[in-house]
Amino acid sequence: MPDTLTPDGLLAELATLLGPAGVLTAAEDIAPALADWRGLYQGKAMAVLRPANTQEVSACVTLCAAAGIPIVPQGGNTSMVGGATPTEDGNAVVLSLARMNRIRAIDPVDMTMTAEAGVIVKAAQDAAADANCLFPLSFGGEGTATIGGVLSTNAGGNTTVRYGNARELMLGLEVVLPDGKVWNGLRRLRKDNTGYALRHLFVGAEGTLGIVTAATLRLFAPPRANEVLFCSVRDEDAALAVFRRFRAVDETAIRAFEYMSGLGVDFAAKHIPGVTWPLAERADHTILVDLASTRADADLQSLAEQVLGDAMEAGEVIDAVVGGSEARRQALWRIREEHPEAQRKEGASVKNDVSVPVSKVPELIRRASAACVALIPGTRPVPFGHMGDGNIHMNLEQPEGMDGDAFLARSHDIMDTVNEVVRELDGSFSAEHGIGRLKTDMMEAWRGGAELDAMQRIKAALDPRGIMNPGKVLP
Ligand code: 2HG
Ligand code: ZN
Repeated sequence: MPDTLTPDGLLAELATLLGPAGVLTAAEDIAPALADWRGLYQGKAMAVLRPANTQEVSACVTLCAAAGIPIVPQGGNTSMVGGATPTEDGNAVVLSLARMNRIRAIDPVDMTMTAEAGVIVKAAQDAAADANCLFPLSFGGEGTATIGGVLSTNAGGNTTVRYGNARELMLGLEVVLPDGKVWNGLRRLRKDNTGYALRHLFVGAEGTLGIVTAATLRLFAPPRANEVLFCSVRDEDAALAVFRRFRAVDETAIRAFEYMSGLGVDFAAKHIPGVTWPLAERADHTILVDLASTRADADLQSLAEQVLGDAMEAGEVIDAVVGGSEARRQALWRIREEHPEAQRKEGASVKNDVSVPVSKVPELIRRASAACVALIPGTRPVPFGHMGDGNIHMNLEQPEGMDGDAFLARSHDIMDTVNEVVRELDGSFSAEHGIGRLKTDMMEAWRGGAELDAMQRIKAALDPRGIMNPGKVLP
Protein backbone atom coordinates (compact mmCIF):
# COMPACT_ATOMS: atom_id res chain seq x y z
CA MET A 1 0.00 0.00 0.00
CA PRO A 2 1.55 3.37 -0.93
CA ASP A 3 2.19 5.69 1.98
CA THR A 4 1.15 8.57 -0.22
CA LEU A 5 -2.61 8.06 -0.21
CA THR A 6 -4.14 11.56 0.01
CA PRO A 7 -7.34 12.19 2.02
CA ASP A 8 -9.32 12.46 -1.25
CA GLY A 9 -7.67 9.35 -2.60
CA LEU A 10 -8.52 7.57 0.66
CA LEU A 11 -12.21 8.53 0.45
CA ALA A 12 -12.35 7.30 -3.14
CA GLU A 13 -10.80 3.96 -2.16
CA LEU A 14 -13.16 3.64 0.81
CA ALA A 15 -16.18 4.34 -1.41
CA THR A 16 -15.06 1.60 -3.78
CA LEU A 17 -14.64 -0.74 -0.85
CA LEU A 18 -17.84 -0.02 1.08
CA GLY A 19 -20.11 1.37 -1.63
CA PRO A 20 -21.62 4.85 -1.42
CA ALA A 21 -23.94 3.91 1.48
CA GLY A 22 -20.92 2.81 3.50
CA VAL A 23 -19.16 6.17 3.40
CA LEU A 24 -21.10 9.18 4.69
CA THR A 25 -19.64 12.62 4.09
CA ALA A 26 -22.62 15.02 3.90
CA ALA A 27 -22.65 17.33 6.94
CA GLU A 28 -26.19 16.38 7.94
CA ASP A 29 -25.44 12.67 7.67
CA ILE A 30 -22.33 12.72 9.83
CA ALA A 31 -23.49 15.30 12.39
CA PRO A 32 -24.95 12.77 14.91
CA ALA A 33 -21.62 10.92 15.03
CA LEU A 34 -19.60 14.05 15.83
CA ALA A 35 -21.20 15.13 19.11
CA ASP A 36 -21.38 13.14 22.33
CA TRP A 37 -24.83 12.80 23.90
CA ARG A 38 -23.88 14.73 27.03
CA GLY A 39 -23.08 17.71 24.82
CA LEU A 40 -19.56 18.09 26.21
CA TYR A 41 -17.73 17.94 22.88
CA GLN A 42 -18.34 18.89 19.27
CA GLY A 43 -15.87 17.14 16.98
CA LYS A 44 -15.13 17.10 13.25
CA ALA A 45 -14.45 14.27 10.80
CA MET A 46 -13.94 13.69 7.08
CA ALA A 47 -16.43 10.87 6.94
CA VAL A 48 -18.36 8.23 8.82
CA LEU A 49 -17.54 4.71 7.62
CA ARG A 50 -20.11 1.95 7.98
CA PRO A 51 -18.44 -1.40 7.27
CA ALA A 52 -20.70 -4.46 7.28
CA ASN A 53 -18.24 -7.15 8.36
CA THR A 54 -14.83 -7.77 9.87
CA GLN A 55 -13.08 -7.97 6.49
CA GLU A 56 -14.42 -4.53 5.61
CA VAL A 57 -13.28 -3.11 8.96
CA SER A 58 -9.86 -4.59 8.31
CA ALA A 59 -9.71 -3.10 4.81
CA CYS A 60 -10.82 0.33 6.12
CA VAL A 61 -8.11 0.27 8.79
CA THR A 62 -5.46 -0.80 6.28
CA LEU A 63 -6.39 2.08 3.98
CA CYS A 64 -6.55 4.65 6.79
CA ALA A 65 -3.20 3.45 8.15
CA ALA A 66 -1.70 3.92 4.69
CA ALA A 67 -3.04 7.45 4.55
CA GLY A 68 -2.12 8.19 8.19
CA ILE A 69 -5.74 9.09 8.88
CA PRO A 70 -6.94 8.59 12.49
CA ILE A 71 -9.91 6.32 13.16
CA VAL A 72 -12.52 6.85 15.89
CA PRO A 73 -14.48 3.63 16.51
CA GLN A 74 -18.08 4.26 17.49
CA GLY A 75 -20.86 2.01 18.79
CA GLY A 76 -24.04 3.51 20.30
CA ASN A 77 -22.27 6.82 21.01
CA THR A 78 -23.34 6.78 24.65
CA SER A 79 -19.92 7.44 26.16
CA MET A 80 -20.14 9.46 29.37
CA VAL A 81 -16.63 10.82 28.87
CA GLY A 82 -16.43 11.77 25.19
CA GLY A 83 -14.63 8.57 24.25
CA ALA A 84 -16.50 7.79 21.02
CA THR A 85 -16.47 11.10 19.14
CA PRO A 86 -13.65 12.69 17.16
CA THR A 87 -11.62 15.67 18.32
CA GLU A 88 -11.85 19.08 16.63
CA ASP A 89 -8.92 18.44 14.26
CA GLY A 90 -11.20 17.27 11.45
CA ASN A 91 -8.73 14.89 9.84
CA ALA A 92 -10.20 11.70 11.30
CA VAL A 93 -12.85 9.24 10.17
CA VAL A 94 -15.48 7.82 12.48
CA LEU A 95 -15.85 4.06 12.01
CA SER A 96 -19.35 3.03 13.02
CA LEU A 97 -19.92 -0.61 13.97
CA ALA A 98 -23.70 -0.18 13.65
CA ARG A 99 -24.04 -2.51 10.67
CA MET A 100 -22.14 -5.29 12.40
CA ASN A 101 -25.15 -6.32 14.45
CA ARG A 102 -25.35 -10.07 14.02
CA ILE A 103 -25.48 -12.55 16.86
CA ARG A 104 -23.20 -15.18 15.37
CA ALA A 105 -23.90 -18.00 17.80
CA ILE A 106 -25.52 -18.89 21.11
CA ASP A 107 -24.56 -22.09 22.88
CA PRO A 108 -26.77 -23.01 25.84
CA VAL A 109 -24.45 -25.87 26.81
CA ASP A 110 -21.27 -23.81 26.87
CA MET A 111 -23.38 -20.86 28.06
CA THR A 112 -21.80 -18.50 25.56
CA MET A 113 -22.92 -16.00 22.96
CA THR A 114 -20.79 -14.68 20.13
CA ALA A 115 -22.03 -11.26 19.11
CA GLU A 116 -20.74 -8.66 16.71
CA ALA A 117 -19.64 -5.31 18.06
CA GLY A 118 -22.70 -3.40 16.82
CA VAL A 119 -25.23 -5.61 18.62
CA ILE A 120 -27.25 -3.43 21.01
CA VAL A 121 -26.92 -4.61 24.62
CA LYS A 122 -30.70 -4.99 24.93
CA ALA A 123 -30.73 -7.17 21.79
CA ALA A 124 -28.04 -9.37 23.34
CA GLN A 125 -30.16 -9.70 26.50
CA ASP A 126 -33.23 -10.60 24.42
CA ALA A 127 -31.34 -13.14 22.31
CA ALA A 128 -30.00 -14.79 25.46
CA ALA A 129 -33.50 -14.87 26.97
CA ASP A 130 -34.84 -16.55 23.81
CA ALA A 131 -32.31 -19.32 24.44
CA ASN A 132 -33.44 -19.54 28.08
CA CYS A 133 -30.21 -17.92 29.24
CA LEU A 134 -29.24 -14.62 30.80
CA PHE A 135 -26.83 -11.99 29.51
CA PRO A 136 -26.64 -10.01 32.73
CA LEU A 137 -25.08 -6.66 31.80
CA SER A 138 -27.73 -4.04 32.53
CA PHE A 139 -27.73 -0.25 32.76
CA GLY A 140 -29.73 2.81 31.70
CA GLY A 141 -28.22 3.06 28.21
CA GLU A 142 -28.72 -0.62 27.32
CA GLY A 143 -31.21 0.23 24.57
CA THR A 144 -28.55 2.18 22.65
CA ALA A 145 -25.12 1.04 23.84
CA THR A 146 -23.44 -1.77 21.92
CA ILE A 147 -21.39 -4.85 22.77
CA GLY A 148 -18.25 -3.32 21.24
CA GLY A 149 -18.76 -0.17 23.27
CA VAL A 150 -19.40 -1.85 26.61
CA LEU A 151 -16.32 -4.00 26.19
CA SER A 152 -14.17 -1.10 25.02
CA THR A 153 -15.17 0.86 28.14
CA ASN A 154 -15.47 -2.13 30.50
CA ALA A 155 -18.96 -0.94 31.44
CA GLY A 156 -20.39 -1.94 34.79
CA GLY A 157 -23.97 -1.04 35.60
CA ASN A 158 -26.52 -2.35 38.04
CA THR A 159 -25.64 -6.03 38.25
CA THR A 160 -21.86 -5.86 38.65
CA VAL A 161 -22.17 -6.84 42.30
CA ARG A 162 -23.49 -10.25 41.15
CA TYR A 163 -22.02 -10.86 37.68
CA GLY A 164 -19.00 -8.57 37.34
CA ASN A 165 -18.11 -5.86 34.83
CA ALA A 166 -18.11 -6.31 31.05
CA ARG A 167 -14.58 -7.68 31.36
CA GLU A 168 -15.72 -10.56 33.55
CA LEU A 169 -18.44 -11.38 31.02
CA MET A 170 -15.97 -11.70 28.14
CA LEU A 171 -14.27 -14.95 27.16
CA GLY A 172 -12.88 -14.03 23.76
CA LEU A 173 -12.55 -11.21 21.27
CA GLU A 174 -12.11 -10.59 17.60
CA VAL A 175 -10.10 -7.43 17.04
CA VAL A 176 -8.89 -5.49 14.02
CA LEU A 177 -5.44 -4.24 14.96
CA PRO A 178 -4.12 -0.80 14.00
CA ASP A 179 -2.27 -2.23 10.98
CA GLY A 180 -5.44 -3.86 9.67
CA LYS A 181 -4.57 -7.42 10.77
CA VAL A 182 -7.48 -9.41 12.17
CA TRP A 183 -6.89 -11.22 15.45
CA ASN A 184 -9.44 -13.96 15.91
CA GLY A 185 -9.46 -14.63 19.63
CA LEU A 186 -13.07 -15.77 19.81
CA ARG A 187 -12.30 -18.66 22.11
CA ARG A 188 -14.97 -19.72 24.54
CA LEU A 189 -12.88 -21.37 27.19
CA ARG A 190 -13.19 -20.88 30.91
CA LYS A 191 -9.56 -21.83 31.31
CA ASP A 192 -6.94 -20.76 28.79
CA ASN A 193 -3.57 -19.87 30.33
CA THR A 194 -1.54 -19.33 27.17
CA GLY A 195 0.72 -16.38 27.76
CA TYR A 196 -0.40 -12.79 27.99
CA ALA A 197 -4.17 -12.40 28.25
CA LEU A 198 -4.26 -10.29 25.11
CA ARG A 199 -8.03 -10.03 25.10
CA HIS A 200 -8.00 -8.09 28.34
CA LEU A 201 -5.80 -5.39 26.79
CA PHE A 202 -8.63 -4.29 24.54
CA VAL A 203 -11.24 -4.16 27.28
CA GLY A 204 -11.24 -0.65 28.71
CA ALA A 205 -8.84 0.58 26.02
CA GLU A 206 -11.67 2.62 24.47
CA GLY A 207 -10.58 1.81 20.93
CA THR A 208 -7.04 3.15 21.35
CA LEU A 209 -5.37 -0.21 20.62
CA GLY A 210 -7.63 -1.65 17.93
CA ILE A 211 -11.27 -2.15 17.02
CA VAL A 212 -13.29 -4.84 18.76
CA THR A 213 -15.44 -6.38 16.01
CA ALA A 214 -16.97 -9.32 17.89
CA ALA A 215 -16.92 -10.95 21.30
CA THR A 216 -17.72 -14.24 22.92
CA LEU A 217 -19.66 -13.53 26.09
CA ARG A 218 -20.59 -15.53 29.16
CA LEU A 219 -24.22 -16.40 29.73
CA PHE A 220 -25.87 -17.48 32.97
CA ALA A 221 -28.94 -19.33 34.11
CA PRO A 222 -31.81 -16.83 34.23
CA PRO A 223 -33.33 -15.93 37.60
CA ARG A 224 -36.74 -17.50 38.17
CA ALA A 225 -37.53 -15.61 41.34
CA ASN A 226 -37.02 -11.90 41.89
CA GLU A 227 -37.89 -9.29 44.48
CA VAL A 228 -37.08 -5.61 44.81
CA LEU A 229 -36.99 -3.63 48.05
CA PHE A 230 -36.88 0.10 48.53
CA CYS A 231 -35.89 1.26 52.01
CA SER A 232 -35.22 4.46 53.84
CA VAL A 233 -32.14 4.08 56.02
CA ARG A 234 -30.79 6.08 58.95
CA ASP A 235 -27.63 7.21 57.20
CA GLU A 236 -24.84 6.07 54.88
CA ASP A 237 -23.40 3.70 57.49
CA ALA A 238 -26.79 2.07 57.90
CA ALA A 239 -26.96 1.53 54.12
CA LEU A 240 -23.64 -0.30 54.27
CA ALA A 241 -24.76 -2.28 57.32
CA VAL A 242 -27.85 -3.51 55.44
CA PHE A 243 -25.65 -4.57 52.50
CA ARG A 244 -23.51 -6.60 54.89
CA ARG A 245 -26.58 -8.19 56.42
CA PHE A 246 -27.83 -9.41 53.04
CA ARG A 247 -24.37 -10.59 52.11
CA ALA A 248 -24.06 -12.57 55.34
CA VAL A 249 -27.43 -14.30 54.89
CA ASP A 250 -27.32 -15.00 51.15
CA GLU A 251 -24.63 -13.28 49.10
CA THR A 252 -25.72 -14.98 45.89
CA ALA A 253 -29.20 -13.48 46.11
CA ILE A 254 -28.00 -9.88 45.77
CA ARG A 255 -28.40 -8.88 42.12
CA ALA A 256 -28.10 -5.15 42.77
CA PHE A 257 -27.54 -2.96 45.79
CA GLU A 258 -28.04 0.72 45.01
CA TYR A 259 -27.85 3.83 47.15
CA MET A 260 -29.83 7.02 46.49
CA SER A 261 -29.83 10.26 48.44
CA GLY A 262 -33.24 11.59 49.43
CA LEU A 263 -32.64 14.64 47.26
CA GLY A 264 -32.04 12.40 44.27
CA VAL A 265 -35.37 10.67 44.88
CA ASP A 266 -36.99 14.11 45.29
CA PHE A 267 -35.69 15.10 41.85
CA ALA A 268 -37.02 11.89 40.28
CA ALA A 269 -40.44 12.45 41.89
CA LYS A 270 -40.44 16.09 40.75
CA HIS A 271 -39.35 15.64 37.14
CA ILE A 272 -40.32 12.14 36.01
CA PRO A 273 -44.00 11.54 35.30
CA GLY A 274 -45.32 8.58 37.27
CA VAL A 275 -42.47 8.53 39.80
CA THR A 276 -43.40 9.21 43.42
CA TRP A 277 -41.82 8.62 46.82
CA PRO A 278 -42.70 4.99 47.52
CA LEU A 279 -42.67 5.39 51.32
CA ALA A 280 -45.03 7.25 53.66
CA GLU A 281 -42.24 9.52 54.80
CA ARG A 282 -39.42 11.17 52.92
CA ALA A 283 -35.89 10.39 54.13
CA ASP A 284 -32.38 11.65 53.43
CA HIS A 285 -30.96 8.23 52.55
CA THR A 286 -32.45 5.32 50.64
CA ILE A 287 -31.41 1.98 49.15
CA LEU A 288 -32.79 -0.27 46.46
CA VAL A 289 -32.05 -3.97 46.82
CA ASP A 290 -32.70 -6.39 43.96
CA LEU A 291 -32.80 -10.02 45.04
CA ALA A 292 -32.85 -12.84 42.53
CA SER A 293 -32.49 -16.58 42.45
CA THR A 294 -32.35 -19.22 39.75
CA ARG A 295 -34.64 -21.34 41.93
CA ALA A 296 -38.29 -20.74 41.13
CA ASP A 297 -39.23 -21.73 44.68
CA ALA A 298 -36.69 -19.44 46.37
CA ASP A 299 -38.42 -17.55 49.15
CA LEU A 300 -36.99 -14.09 48.65
CA GLN A 301 -39.86 -12.52 50.59
CA SER A 302 -38.79 -14.37 53.72
CA LEU A 303 -35.16 -13.47 53.14
CA ALA A 304 -36.16 -9.82 52.81
CA GLU A 305 -38.38 -9.94 55.91
CA GLN A 306 -35.67 -11.59 57.99
CA VAL A 307 -32.95 -9.11 57.05
CA LEU A 308 -35.19 -6.04 57.20
CA GLY A 309 -36.61 -7.12 60.54
CA ASP A 310 -33.13 -7.34 62.04
CA ALA A 311 -32.06 -4.09 60.38
CA MET A 312 -35.12 -2.25 61.68
CA GLU A 313 -34.52 -3.53 65.16
CA ALA A 314 -30.95 -2.24 64.93
CA GLY A 315 -32.27 1.16 63.83
CA GLU A 316 -30.64 0.92 60.39
CA VAL A 317 -33.78 0.67 58.27
CA ILE A 318 -36.50 3.21 58.97
CA ASP A 319 -39.15 2.02 56.55
CA ALA A 320 -39.31 -0.38 53.61
CA VAL A 321 -41.54 -1.41 50.76
CA VAL A 322 -41.33 -4.75 48.97
CA GLY A 323 -42.26 -4.80 45.27
CA GLY A 324 -44.50 -7.86 45.34
CA SER A 325 -45.42 -7.74 41.65
CA GLU A 326 -43.47 -7.28 38.44
CA ALA A 327 -45.09 -3.91 37.79
CA ARG A 328 -44.25 -2.69 41.30
CA ARG A 329 -40.69 -3.96 41.00
CA GLN A 330 -40.25 -2.05 37.76
CA ALA A 331 -41.75 1.07 39.31
CA LEU A 332 -39.24 0.91 42.17
CA TRP A 333 -36.36 0.44 39.72
CA ARG A 334 -37.54 3.44 37.74
CA ILE A 335 -36.85 5.72 40.69
CA ARG A 336 -33.22 4.70 40.45
CA GLU A 337 -32.94 4.44 36.66
CA GLU A 338 -34.38 7.93 36.12
CA HIS A 339 -31.78 9.59 38.35
CA PRO A 340 -29.59 10.86 35.48
CA GLU A 341 -32.59 12.26 33.60
CA ALA A 342 -34.06 13.87 36.72
CA GLN A 343 -30.72 15.51 37.49
CA ARG A 344 -30.52 16.82 33.95
CA LYS A 345 -33.99 18.33 34.25
CA GLU A 346 -33.23 19.94 37.59
CA GLY A 347 -30.41 22.00 36.06
CA ALA A 348 -26.67 21.85 35.51
CA SER A 349 -24.90 18.96 37.20
CA VAL A 350 -21.35 17.71 37.36
CA LYS A 351 -20.85 13.95 37.23
CA ASN A 352 -18.17 12.12 39.19
CA ASP A 353 -18.06 8.41 38.42
CA VAL A 354 -15.78 7.26 41.21
CA SER A 355 -15.11 4.15 43.27
CA VAL A 356 -13.70 3.40 46.69
CA PRO A 357 -13.40 0.20 48.72
CA VAL A 358 -16.97 -0.72 49.72
CA SER A 359 -16.15 -0.09 53.37
CA LYS A 360 -15.35 3.55 52.57
CA VAL A 361 -18.55 4.42 50.68
CA PRO A 362 -20.22 6.17 53.65
CA GLU A 363 -17.12 8.30 54.25
CA LEU A 364 -16.85 9.11 50.55
CA ILE A 365 -20.43 10.35 50.38
CA ARG A 366 -20.17 12.42 53.53
CA ARG A 367 -16.76 13.94 52.94
CA ALA A 368 -17.10 14.64 49.21
CA SER A 369 -20.52 16.21 49.73
CA ALA A 370 -19.25 18.48 52.50
CA ALA A 371 -16.14 19.46 50.53
CA CYS A 372 -18.19 20.43 47.45
CA VAL A 373 -20.65 22.48 49.51
CA ALA A 374 -17.69 24.25 51.11
CA LEU A 375 -16.27 24.92 47.62
CA ILE A 376 -19.51 26.31 46.18
CA PRO A 377 -22.04 27.14 48.90
CA GLY A 378 -25.53 25.99 47.98
CA THR A 379 -24.27 23.15 45.76
CA ARG A 380 -26.64 20.20 46.07
CA PRO A 381 -24.92 16.79 46.32
CA VAL A 382 -26.93 13.96 44.75
CA PRO A 383 -24.79 10.86 45.27
CA PHE A 384 -26.31 7.62 43.98
CA GLY A 385 -25.38 4.36 42.40
CA HIS A 386 -23.81 1.00 42.82
CA MET A 387 -22.99 0.89 46.51
CA GLY A 388 -22.41 -2.85 46.44
CA ASP A 389 -19.46 -2.28 44.09
CA GLY A 390 -18.15 0.79 45.92
CA ASN A 391 -19.07 2.78 42.79
CA ILE A 392 -20.91 5.97 43.62
CA HIS A 393 -21.95 8.61 41.09
CA MET A 394 -20.87 11.49 43.28
CA ASN A 395 -22.85 14.04 41.30
CA LEU A 396 -23.34 17.67 42.22
CA GLU A 397 -26.32 19.74 41.20
CA GLN A 398 -26.05 23.50 40.80
CA PRO A 399 -27.23 25.72 43.66
CA GLU A 400 -30.80 26.89 43.24
CA GLY A 401 -30.88 30.18 41.40
CA MET A 402 -27.27 29.98 40.18
CA ASP A 403 -26.57 30.30 36.47
CA GLY A 404 -26.01 26.79 35.09
CA ASP A 405 -23.07 27.79 32.91
CA ALA A 406 -21.38 29.52 35.83
CA PHE A 407 -21.71 26.28 37.78
CA LEU A 408 -20.37 24.18 34.89
CA ALA A 409 -17.42 26.56 34.59
CA ARG A 410 -16.40 25.20 38.00
CA SER A 411 -16.57 21.56 36.82
CA HIS A 412 -12.86 20.95 37.12
CA ASP A 413 -12.69 22.44 40.62
CA ILE A 414 -15.59 20.21 41.64
CA MET A 415 -14.02 17.09 40.12
CA ASP A 416 -10.70 17.91 41.81
CA THR A 417 -12.46 18.37 45.13
CA VAL A 418 -14.23 15.01 44.87
CA ASN A 419 -11.09 13.31 43.64
CA GLU A 420 -9.05 14.56 46.56
CA VAL A 421 -11.38 12.68 48.89
CA VAL A 422 -11.39 9.66 46.59
CA ARG A 423 -7.61 9.54 46.65
CA GLU A 424 -7.49 9.72 50.43
CA LEU A 425 -9.87 6.77 50.54
CA ASP A 426 -7.75 4.67 48.14
CA GLY A 427 -10.33 4.92 45.37
CA SER A 428 -10.36 5.51 41.64
CA PHE A 429 -11.24 8.64 39.66
CA SER A 430 -12.98 6.50 37.02
CA ALA A 431 -15.10 3.52 38.02
CA GLU A 432 -17.30 2.41 35.13
CA HIS A 433 -17.52 5.25 32.59
CA GLY A 434 -13.90 5.27 31.44
CA ILE A 435 -11.41 8.04 30.66
CA GLY A 436 -12.39 9.20 27.15
CA ARG A 437 -11.41 12.81 26.70
CA LEU A 438 -12.89 14.06 29.94
CA LYS A 439 -10.34 12.46 32.22
CA THR A 440 -7.16 12.15 30.12
CA ASP A 441 -5.60 15.04 31.99
CA MET A 442 -6.05 13.14 35.26
CA MET A 443 -4.07 10.11 34.09
CA GLU A 444 -0.65 11.56 34.89
CA ALA A 445 -1.61 12.41 38.46
CA TRP A 446 -3.34 9.10 39.14
CA ARG A 447 -1.48 6.57 37.02
CA GLY A 448 1.80 8.39 36.27
CA GLY A 449 5.13 6.60 36.66
CA ALA A 450 5.60 2.92 35.88
CA GLU A 451 1.90 2.28 35.15
CA LEU A 452 1.34 5.05 32.62
CA ASP A 453 4.77 4.41 31.12
CA ALA A 454 3.85 0.76 30.50
CA MET A 455 0.52 1.82 28.97
CA GLN A 456 2.29 4.26 26.65
CA ARG A 457 4.74 1.59 25.54
CA ILE A 458 1.92 -0.85 24.81
CA LYS A 459 0.19 1.87 22.79
CA ALA A 460 3.39 2.65 20.86
CA ALA A 461 4.01 -1.05 20.15
CA LEU A 462 0.52 -1.79 18.82
CA ASP A 463 -0.26 1.57 17.26
CA PRO A 464 3.07 3.20 16.39
CA ARG A 465 1.45 5.82 14.17
CA GLY A 466 -1.10 6.76 16.80
CA ILE A 467 -4.10 6.45 14.49
CA MET A 468 -6.46 4.61 16.85
CA ASN A 469 -8.84 7.01 18.62
CA PRO A 470 -6.23 9.73 19.26
CA GLY A 471 -6.74 12.10 22.16
CA LYS A 472 -8.50 9.48 24.29
CA VAL A 473 -7.42 7.67 27.45
CA LEU A 474 -3.71 8.54 27.36
CA PRO A 475 -2.57 12.12 27.98
C1 2HG B 1 -26.09 5.12 36.03
O1 2HG B 1 -25.69 4.39 36.95
C2 2HG B 1 -25.13 5.58 34.99
O2 2HG B 1 -27.26 5.45 35.92
C3 2HG B 1 -25.13 7.10 34.85
O3 2HG B 1 -23.86 5.10 35.24
C4 2HG B 1 -24.59 7.83 36.03
O4 2HG B 1 -25.55 9.88 35.25
C5 2HG B 1 -24.69 9.35 35.94
O5 2HG B 1 -23.91 10.01 36.62
ZN1 ZN C 1 -23.75 3.77 36.96
